[in-house]
Amino acid sequence: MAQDKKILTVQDISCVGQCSLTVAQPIISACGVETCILPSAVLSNHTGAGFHGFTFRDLTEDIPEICSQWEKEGIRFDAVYTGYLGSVAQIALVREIMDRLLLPGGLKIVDPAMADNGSLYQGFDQPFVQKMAELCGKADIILPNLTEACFMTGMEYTSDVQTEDYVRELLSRLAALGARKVILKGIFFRPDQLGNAVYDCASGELHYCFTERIPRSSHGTGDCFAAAFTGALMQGIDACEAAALAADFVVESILQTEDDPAHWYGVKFEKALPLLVRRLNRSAPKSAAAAAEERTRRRYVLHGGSFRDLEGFYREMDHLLTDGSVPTGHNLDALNDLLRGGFGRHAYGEPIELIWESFEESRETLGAEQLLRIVSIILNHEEEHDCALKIEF
Ligand code: PXL
Repeated sequence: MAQDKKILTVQDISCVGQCSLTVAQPIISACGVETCILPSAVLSNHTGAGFHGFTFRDLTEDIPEICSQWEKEGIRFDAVYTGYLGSVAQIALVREIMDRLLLPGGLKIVDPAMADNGSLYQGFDQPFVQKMAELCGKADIILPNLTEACFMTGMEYTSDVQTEDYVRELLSRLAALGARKVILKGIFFRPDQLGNAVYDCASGELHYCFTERIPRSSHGTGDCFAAAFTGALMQGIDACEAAALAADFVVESILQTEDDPAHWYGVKFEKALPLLVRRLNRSAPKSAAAAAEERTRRRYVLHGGSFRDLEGFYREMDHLLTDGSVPTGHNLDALNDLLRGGFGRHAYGEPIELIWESFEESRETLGAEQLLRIVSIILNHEEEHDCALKIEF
């Protein structure tokens, strides 16, 4: 039996605000990876804009004792993934934890989580940036956003579109810190896109992955991205694909939030978790109930190469899910109805499974945002709508 991976994530608990540990734990768990936590601090809420203050309980003193106890128990991890750390002292402790508690070959993944939109978060200063840059130098993978990258390398920050030369220079300065791989978040070469650079520091191999930009600024999306990336990576997905999946997950989380102005402090990542569960969990069912559920679903196979545009996609869905006797509206609402059933193939309300082959081809055909809207309709769990989605790349 393949050994399941176990990771340790070290970051704060912001009790309200959908960031750091309260997103990392559910997201990595949804990826099917055991997630142990070491809270660096407990805050009433995050320190970002919108809240009028916060409480802060520093847990630095507890960390060495917790780690010694784990060491005595023989507990070791396949990866240590760090996010928001509360002080320079905690950075030093994290370096020790990586040395003492990682299995041989275990991964050090560092999200510097200290700045955004051109500024440091409250409470951080240049000495902290320096120590964080040193921690990044010891990591296998770092996930800075553009602001953090600029602070750590001395490059000038720009909120405008970047040139490829600028991004390449930033990546080579980040590589000079010492990490093996850099995932640089939040870059864009056109105003309508947002993406990540995935850079292998030894080989110089560079890939970009972009999604459509959603014109809404959302807190905590960097943490959601890093957690989904880490979970996917631990499931054996390569860094480029993991970054693309994490980006899709974040876009979906933002889209799930955009029509709720009262939800200003984070994103509704919970609604996007099915995307990760479906794409990363393929274990065979163990219980009779789970096996029966899997067996009883009627399956439809959609091939990503079988349509060239959105209209073609709807035509193909008609072909798969109806007997052709009733015209269907070619829009998202009609797709929702179609999936519920009653169009001559599966009965109304019957659980079904859609296997989407060559999914990457569909991303190119339909565009990332349209594809995500479709996926969120497919996965939506309204009454009488139960469609499992299996994605094959
Ligand atoms: O999302 C990063 C983050 C994590 N933890 C705390 C924060 C922030 C960003 O503001 O304040 C406490």
